[in-house]
Amino acid sequence: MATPMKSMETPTELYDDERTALTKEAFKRAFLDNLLYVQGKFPALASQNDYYQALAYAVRDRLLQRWISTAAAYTKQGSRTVAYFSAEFLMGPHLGNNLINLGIYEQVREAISELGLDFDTLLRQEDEPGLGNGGLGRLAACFIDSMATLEIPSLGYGIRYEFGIFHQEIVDGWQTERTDKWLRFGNPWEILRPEWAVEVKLGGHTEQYRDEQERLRIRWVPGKVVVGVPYDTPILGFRNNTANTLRLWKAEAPESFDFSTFNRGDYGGAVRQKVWSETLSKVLYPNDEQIQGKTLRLEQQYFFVSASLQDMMRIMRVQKLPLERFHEKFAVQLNDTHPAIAVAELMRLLVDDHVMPWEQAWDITCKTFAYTNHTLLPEALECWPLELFKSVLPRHLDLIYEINVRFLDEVRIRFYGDEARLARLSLIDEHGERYVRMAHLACVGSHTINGVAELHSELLKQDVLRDFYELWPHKFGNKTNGVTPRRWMALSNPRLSDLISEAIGDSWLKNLDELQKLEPFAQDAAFRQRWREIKLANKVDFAAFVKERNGINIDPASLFDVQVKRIHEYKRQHLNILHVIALYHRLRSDPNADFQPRTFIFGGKAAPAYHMAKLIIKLINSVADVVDRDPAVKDRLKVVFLQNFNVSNGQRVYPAAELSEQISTAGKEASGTGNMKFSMNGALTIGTMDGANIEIRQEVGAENFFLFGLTAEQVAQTKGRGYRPLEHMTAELQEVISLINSGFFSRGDVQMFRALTDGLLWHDPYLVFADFESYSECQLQVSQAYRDVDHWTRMSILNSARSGKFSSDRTIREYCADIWRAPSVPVRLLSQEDVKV
Ligand code: B1N
Repeated sequence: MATPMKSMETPTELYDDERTALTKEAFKRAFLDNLLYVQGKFPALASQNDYYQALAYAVRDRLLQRWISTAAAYTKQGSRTVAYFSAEFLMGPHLGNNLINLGIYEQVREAISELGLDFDTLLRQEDEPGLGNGGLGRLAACFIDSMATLEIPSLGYGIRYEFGIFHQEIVDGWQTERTDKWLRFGNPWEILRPEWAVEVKLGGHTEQYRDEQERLRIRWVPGKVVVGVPYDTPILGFRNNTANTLRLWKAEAPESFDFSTFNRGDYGGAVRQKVWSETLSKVLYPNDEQIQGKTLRLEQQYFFVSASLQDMMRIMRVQKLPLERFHEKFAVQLNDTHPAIAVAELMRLLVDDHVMPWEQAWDITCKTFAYTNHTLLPEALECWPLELFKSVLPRHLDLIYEINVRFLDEVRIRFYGDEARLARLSLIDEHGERYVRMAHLACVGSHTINGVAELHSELLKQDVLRDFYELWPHKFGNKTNGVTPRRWMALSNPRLSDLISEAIGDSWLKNLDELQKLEPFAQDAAFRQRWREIKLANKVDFAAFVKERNGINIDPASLFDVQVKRIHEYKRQHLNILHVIALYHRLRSDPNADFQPRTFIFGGKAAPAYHMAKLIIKLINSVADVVDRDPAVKDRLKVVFLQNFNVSNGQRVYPAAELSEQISTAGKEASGTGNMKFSMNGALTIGTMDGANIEIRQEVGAENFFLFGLTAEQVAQTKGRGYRPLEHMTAELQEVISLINSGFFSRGDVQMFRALTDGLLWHDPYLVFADFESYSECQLQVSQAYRDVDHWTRMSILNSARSGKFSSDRTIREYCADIWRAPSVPVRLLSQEDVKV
C-alpha cells in the first residue's frame, strides 16, 4: 500500500486548483464553504461579523499558496534575510489591503454584492490590529509592505499585544481610554506556530561553573521563565508572488514550571506564575516619545528580542548553516532603541550558550545590527536605572560592562587624555543615579546608524550622537522615511487612484516616481475639473462620516484644514487652536469681515498620563462646542475633533484633506510620515522647516508649500539667548489668551485652562508664541490662495505628481543598497512541475 506522504516534495495539486482560484465564481464558492465549514453558520443566521470572517478566510486561503511558494523559494536560494525588530507594528486592517495586493479587489466586491451583501460593511467589521502608538509603528508596517513588494526576504519580529493602543472616547470634551479588545472575535490573519515556541529567561542571578571539558563558563540561573509562542501573519507584496512573514510573540507560562509549583501543593503560586507570564504580552505601552522606566517594559523588550534571536538560530539549524555565518544569513534592523538589548543578547547566545570566543562573537554582532534613531527628544531616550536593569537581566549587565570596557579602551587610545569624552560615551551614565544608555549600546553594537530625514540625521550628528559621530563618522547616514502608496492611495483613495491610472497607466503603484507624468495635466482644465470633483466627492463622504460620528454638519464647500497625529506639545496642536480662536475673535469683532469658510479637523491620542496633552484636547473640544453653537460664525467656521484617530480613520481623512498642518517646532519632529500621506493625496502643506517637511517642500517646489516659522537654527539661537514668550505677545494673541482665561470656553471656569495658558506665558518650551504671528500671516495667504480655484488645483496636482520620493519603496531600496545588502528573490508560484514523485 502506498504511504500517503511518501515523498517530502510539496503536493501542489492540493492548493493549485479551483479552491484557491482568483475567479469570481471560485471566490463565491469559497466564501460559502468557509461560512459553513469554518464559521459553522448558514447564511440566513449569520451576522455581519460571520460574513467578514468567512470572507477573510477565503482571502487567506489564497495567500497561503503564495506563502508556501515564498518559503520554498527562500529555502532553496538560501539568501540573506532582513529581520526588522520593532516593539510596534501598526498594521491597520488587513482585508482591503490584501485584496489590493492580490489584485482582486473589484472581483471580490462584485462577488460579495452578487451574494446580496454589502462589501463596505464587511470591510468595516475588521478590528484593526493597533499594535503601535503612531509614526514609528506605522513606519514598520509600511516597511514590511515595501519589502514584500520589492521581493526582499524578510521577517518582521515583534510582540502580539493582547491589547493594542487604547480606544479613545471623548466624554464631555475630555479623552477617556477604553481597552482595545481587538482579538475578541478571533484573528483570521494569523497562524499559531506552537512547534516553534522558545523559552525566555528573566531575573535571578549568574554563577560560574566548569563544563565537562573543564572550561570556566557562566550559567544564568533565572528567577523565572516564560515561553514565547510565535503567531505568523503573511505579508503580501503588491501583485507579485511574495508573501513574507510578520512573526509576533505571545508570552505564556511554561507548563513544567506550573507543575512543579503545583505539585508542591501551591496552586495559588502556580496560577500567579501563569498570570505573571501572560502579562508580558498583555498590553502595549501607550506612550509616544516618552519613556516609562517600568520593569515590565524592559521585560517586554527583552522577551521579544530573545525569542526572535533564538528563532533565527533555529532557522540556521534547519538550513544547516553554522552560527559563524549568522551575519551573512541575517541583517537585523533595530527600530529605535526598544530592541537594542539584542546587542547584548546575541553576545550572550554566542558566548555563553555556544561557547564562541568573545572577539568572534563581537565581530558577528557588529556585522549583524544596524540602528535607526527616531527622535531627538531627551524624554524619549531610553536609559534604564542600573538596579532595575540588573534585577531583570543580571547576565546582560555583566556583558554590557565587558562591552563597555573594551569600547572605552578603544576610545582612550583615539582620544588621549580626554576623560570627559570617556564619560560622555560610556554605556553607563554615572552622573548621580547610574543608568544603562540604550542608544549607546545600539551605536556600539551596530555597523550603521541612521536618522529618518535629512535634518534629523544632521542634528543627530551635531547633538545627541555627536561623540559617536566624531568617533565613527563612517557609520552615520540618512534614510528619509516613506509610506506605502498601496494603502495610502490605492486603498484609501480609489477615486483619485483611478483618475491617475487613467491618465498615466497604473505602474505608478510600483514605481511612485512615475507620478511625475501627471505634471502636464496640471495645465489641462478638464483634468483639473475632474481632480476637483474627486476631492469634493471625498469631502462629501468625509462629511457624512463626521455627521455619523460627531453629530455635526460640516460644509464640503469649506476648506478642509486637518491636523491628525499624536497629541504632543512639540507638534503644537495648541498653536493651531490658538489661531482658530483668533479667527473666531476676528469674526465676532467684525461680523462682515471677508472670510474664507474653513473646517478645522483635529484627531489624535494623548498618552493617558500626559496631562497637558489631554488639556489641549479639552480645549479643542471646548472651542469646537462654542463655535458650533454660535450663530454669528455659522457656515464660516467649524471645528471638529475626530475621536479615536487610527489607521482606518486615517484612510478616510487623508483623501478629504485640502490643507495639511505640519507645524512642529523646527528641530523636534524627526521626520513625520502623515505629512507625506497628505501631499500624495493632493493636500497642500502649511508647515515649518522641520523633519521631512523640508524635503517635501524641496520636491513640490517652494511655490506650492506654505512655509512659516523659525528654522531649527533660529530656534536654538532664540533659546540660547534666553527665550521670553511675553516679548512675542501681540494684541491679538493677548485677546486670545484673555478669552481662554475668562472662562469663555469653560462655562465660566477661569481655572480650567490655566496650566496651559500659564505654561505658554511663562515657559513656552516649544515657542508657540514666537511662531504665532508668522503662522497667522501664513494662514491668511492660504485663505487667499484657496480662492483662486484653478491655481489651488494646479498646486494640488503638483503636490501629488512630485511626491514620488516619499514612497517607502524608495526608502527600502536605500536600506537594501546601503545597509542590508540583501538581494531580492523573486518567487515563482509552485505548480504541478514542482511535484516530483
Ligand atoms: O517616528 C516616526 C517619525 O516620522 C516621527 O517624526 C517620530 O516622532 C516617530 C518611544 C517613539 N520617534 N520616537 C517614537 C514611539 C514610541 C515610543 O515608546 C518613541 N516615535 C517616533 C517614524 O520615523
